[in-house]
Amino acid sequence: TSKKATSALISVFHKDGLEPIVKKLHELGVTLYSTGGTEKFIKDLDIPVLAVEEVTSYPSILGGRVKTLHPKVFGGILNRQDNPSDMAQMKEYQIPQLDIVIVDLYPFEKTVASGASNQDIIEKIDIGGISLIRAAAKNYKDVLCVSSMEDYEEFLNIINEGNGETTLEQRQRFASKAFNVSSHYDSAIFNYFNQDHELAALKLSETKGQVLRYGENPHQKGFFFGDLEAMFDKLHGKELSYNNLLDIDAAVNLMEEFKNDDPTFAILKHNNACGLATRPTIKQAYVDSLAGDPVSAFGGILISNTEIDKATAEEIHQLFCEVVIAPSYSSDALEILKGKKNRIILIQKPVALPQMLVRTCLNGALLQEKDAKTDSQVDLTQATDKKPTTAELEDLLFASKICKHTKSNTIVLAKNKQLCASGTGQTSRVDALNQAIHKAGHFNFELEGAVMASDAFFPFPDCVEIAHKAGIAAVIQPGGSIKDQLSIDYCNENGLSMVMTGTRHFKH
Ligand code: 93A
Repeated sequence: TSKKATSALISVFHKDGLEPIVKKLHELGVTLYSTGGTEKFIKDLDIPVLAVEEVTSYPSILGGRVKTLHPKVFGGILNRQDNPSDMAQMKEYQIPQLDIVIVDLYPFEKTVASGASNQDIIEKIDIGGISLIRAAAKNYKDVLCVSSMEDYEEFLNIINEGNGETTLEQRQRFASKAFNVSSHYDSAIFNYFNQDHELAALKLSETKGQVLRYGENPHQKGFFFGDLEAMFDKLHGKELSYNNLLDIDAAVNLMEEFKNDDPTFAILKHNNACGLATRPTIKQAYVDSLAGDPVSAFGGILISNTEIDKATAEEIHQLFCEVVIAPSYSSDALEILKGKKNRIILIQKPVALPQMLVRTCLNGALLQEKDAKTDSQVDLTQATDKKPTTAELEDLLFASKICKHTKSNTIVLAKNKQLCASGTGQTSRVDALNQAIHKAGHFNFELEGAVMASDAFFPFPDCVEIAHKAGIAAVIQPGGSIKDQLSIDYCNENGLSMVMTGTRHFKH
């Protein structure tokens, strides 16, 4: 199964690091075939090389789009050396055997990241190179495929050690790397096209527009571009306002984190959760979310992950709230909720939300991927000697989900799957924590044994000190501060546990 290479096809975008490889291959008597730029690079090293055109008797055409795409090249790679009929055809059509294929693809992702034009990006979709990689990897029994400049060095070691011989195991490993490269490459292309669709979908002129009563304030004009009917069935209430829409967006994105959890209810104000609880029944979840901050809840946006029943509706009916959102309502619940003329009642349809976010910035727009990362147990590293208990761990992940959807800087305090209080949109993390502690105290929360989540790392140990004095037992945070150790030391000395997620969740 060991094979001595006698020929290699080299077609690489990045030529750095290629020199020792071609020198070694030449020294080993390997015939080199190559494409335009790579061929020139090898020639400049005074090493003999055959242009792929000499094999195909075809020039590179269509501005380089078709260079290696030819039966003589792919026949040279895909033939089975133990198949007599393949071997006969190789002779018949004068196809040269290719034992090694070295490709480094057009840098598609880098080109996208550079902000290049669509046309330039499309030209950087490598067709010939990816085909060479897939063909060589498929035929790993006979061919060794180097599929990226990242692997030049490892390949060089192999041919140095084996003097040009490669083992089946090595070829299979390189084939596996190759399919990793090709699948990643195609995913990047898919993402680019997908993002393009999203952008097109957001082109205001092409989207269904709706005049709102006003913008954020009555003296500002306001419009919404989108398709609300696709997302909601509006069962009752006044027209949705600009601020309602922003709150509903925040509510829907927040509740998406809890869609697979037990009955969960959240109350939002100014795009932040002021109450949230997960409970065995939706009524209890509502009652305990309201307890988070019954003052802020006035005029709030309510969202449930579970059908709203009569008992819950009776409770909700006592509150003045702007909007209620749920996947469904029992008919008696609906009758009760309709008891207030202006109350907006929405059924949320199971429709996917956009994965790209847009906002104006200076004289243009900022676009970013949605923060789609939900921290889960597998992401956590225990930073302290003490490990959080199972219940604390659940609370930590619960708090972290709320934290992610709260304006930065934010601190979320939670206990028994109930939001105790949060500090939101503060210019310092200490302020956010103090705000949360103060609020929790104001609404009579006992913070002894509660947990704390932070959207970003603690630059100093002051937050864990303050949290400890308030009774916090466990902490979740991304980590990554150069002073992490100071916070960890404090927790160790004072019996707190701390886990790190490795993922920051800023929301500005
Ligand atoms: O435009 S292509 O998709 N058409 C091809 O037939 C083809 N064959 C190899 N691009 C093609 N390649 C790519 O050209 C390789 O993947 C490599 O990135 C690059 C090397 O070109 P050159 O040797 O001319 O610098």
